Amino acid sequence: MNASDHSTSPVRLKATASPNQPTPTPELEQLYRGFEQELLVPLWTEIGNLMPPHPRSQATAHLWRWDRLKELAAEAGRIVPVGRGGERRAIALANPSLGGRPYATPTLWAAIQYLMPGENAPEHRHTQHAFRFVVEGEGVWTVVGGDSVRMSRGDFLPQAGWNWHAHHNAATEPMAWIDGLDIPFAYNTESQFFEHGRDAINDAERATPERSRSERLWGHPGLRPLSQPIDTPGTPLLAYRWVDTDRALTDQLELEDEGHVGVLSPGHAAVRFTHPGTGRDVLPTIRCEMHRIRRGGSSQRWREVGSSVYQVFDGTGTVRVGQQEWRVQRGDMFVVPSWVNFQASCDAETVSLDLFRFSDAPIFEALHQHRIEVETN
Ligand code: GTQ
Ligand code: FE2
Repeated sequence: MNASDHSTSPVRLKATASPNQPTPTPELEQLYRGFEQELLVPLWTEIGNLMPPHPRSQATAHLWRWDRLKELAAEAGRIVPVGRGGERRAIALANPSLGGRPYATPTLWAAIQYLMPGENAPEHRHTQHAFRFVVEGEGVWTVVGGDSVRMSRGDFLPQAGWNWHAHHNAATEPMAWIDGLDIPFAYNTESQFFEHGRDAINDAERATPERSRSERLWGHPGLRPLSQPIDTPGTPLLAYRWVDTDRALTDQLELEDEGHVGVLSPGHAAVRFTHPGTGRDVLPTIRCEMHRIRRGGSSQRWREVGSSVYQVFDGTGTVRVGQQEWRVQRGDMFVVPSWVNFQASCDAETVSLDLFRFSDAPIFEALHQHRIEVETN
């Protein structure tokens, strides 16, 4: 390589006269050109970026409005076919500061998916972990490993990596829902695998049972089927029904009214969706929760390592993410980046603000890198 190749080297080093940097001299310039040629970067020019005192997320706090998401998904339903190749009519939230990539956060994919009446999304499997959450509508069954699982408003449907899955709309109306996956995490860590399955599911799988086989096995609180292994990496229960989630939150707030422990902070009840065999998170990389803040109530203000995506399930309220503040309503989705403060409050005009949340916390907990800081007043 000759000296004129400097300009094409991907490494660019500038000697600057700033504190904690060596004095710019012709010798230093010469040293830096040598580093560039050999593709070397010294720590002393990078330390501030590479090792900040605490997480400084590249991702931005951002809000997507449900009416626009749905409108555009419905338009895609009209124009864009679903089938092999594209695989899914899913439209991802792209964080404004992640370079136009289809990433809600550096680790999490969040998308609205849309299926027209009678349509099928073909079978495939991938190592990325996934879930669906339904904010409105019904009529689609997701078929996971041959088990048909009904999807209705408020239902949470996790699906651990490497399970075959397809979706079919058995109803006469289109249906939208949201998907959460660890696609960006798998992409950035270069750890993903993907396979196509059969182009069509069979008639038995096209069934529309009220309850899936997984719910008949695993959907009984505190009772585990002895025929089944319990230490699977992801939850064997494929649907967490809204009636159960709703009752759990209602009970917590009633216990608070009766003067017993039941809530996280006054007026703020929350549950985490868990693996019925282990009590741990439903997916190895994704934590999922439902929060309910009653009229006039607020959550605590806190920040934690890792990023979250929220969807408003019901009610109206105000959410504060770092310096941002938004009035939110049903279906709206927003991002809370790593180590950025979050607080939510319920309006006076609504009974409660219900927030569905997913985050990448299990990754950091597994690696002993998770921290949380709750503001105390
Ligand atoms: O439904 O199988 O939003 O594989 C992204 C990737 C949904 C799915 C997404 C997927 C799916
Ligand atoms: Fe998939």
